[in-house]
Amino acid sequence: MSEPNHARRFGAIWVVASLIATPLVIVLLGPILPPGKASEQASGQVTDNTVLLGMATPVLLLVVLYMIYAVIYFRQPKGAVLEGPAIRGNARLQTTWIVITSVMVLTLAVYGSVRLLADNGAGSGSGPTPLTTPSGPKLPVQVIAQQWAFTYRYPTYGGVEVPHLVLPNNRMIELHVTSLDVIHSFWARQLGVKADANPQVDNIAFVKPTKVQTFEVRCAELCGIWHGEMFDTGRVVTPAAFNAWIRQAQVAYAPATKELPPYSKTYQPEPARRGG
Ligand SMILES: [Cu+2]
Repeated sequence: MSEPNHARRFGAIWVVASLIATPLVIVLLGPILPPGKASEQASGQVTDNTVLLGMATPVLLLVVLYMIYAVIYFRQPKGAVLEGPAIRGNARLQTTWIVITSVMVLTLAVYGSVRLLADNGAGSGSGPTPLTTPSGPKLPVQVIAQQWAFTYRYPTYGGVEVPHLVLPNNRMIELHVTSLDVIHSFWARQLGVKADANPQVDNIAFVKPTKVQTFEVRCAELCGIWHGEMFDTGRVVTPAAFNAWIRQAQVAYAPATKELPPYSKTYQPEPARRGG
């Protein structure tokens, strides 16, 4: 019994399946991928996730289809238990494999780097001196992590500090994320923002909300016994509502603002402050 050309046959099955499945995945799953489209950065992440999923689909199909193919065509025949023939290297296959996987990994590395640069960090914490900064005016907001809550300071509004994050819609926000004690991580999922909050570090992340809505804030770095309690609901409001809110907050928190240390990029961690 002559063996069919398995490589060619399986290759054809895989190519056809990939050509059908990849566009379906991109069109049907792409629009519902996280984190949604609540900010420019979040929308960019949806695009990136769609690209990654599109690239991963043929890889997944290769593995799954080959398993099914092998189960059907490379079964142990009934009766005698036979050893498969030993395969001692196949230069063409090995070279193809190394080239294809290297190209994929390098493509992803280039794509990821370009997207991070093009989108000013794509919502990630980019350190105290980001490589790129969005042009135009930006509203600075400081995120101060501490065991076990986030508070928010608005340096352009008298350094007022509030317990819940409120942001104006359609404005570029420059988040300055820092910590007063241990390491935390500021994660506003729907906005596509995640930035480490380290003591003595001014970690900058840019985000431009594009939708009036509420969003979750969570700590994404195990930071002690009440880490799980470290969440908050933030709000994106219209610019007019933001102006009204911040004016009220400045009045309401005026006595507390007087007691605060002056606005600074970072603050001394508590023990050092206590130690003088
Ligand atoms: Cu925390």
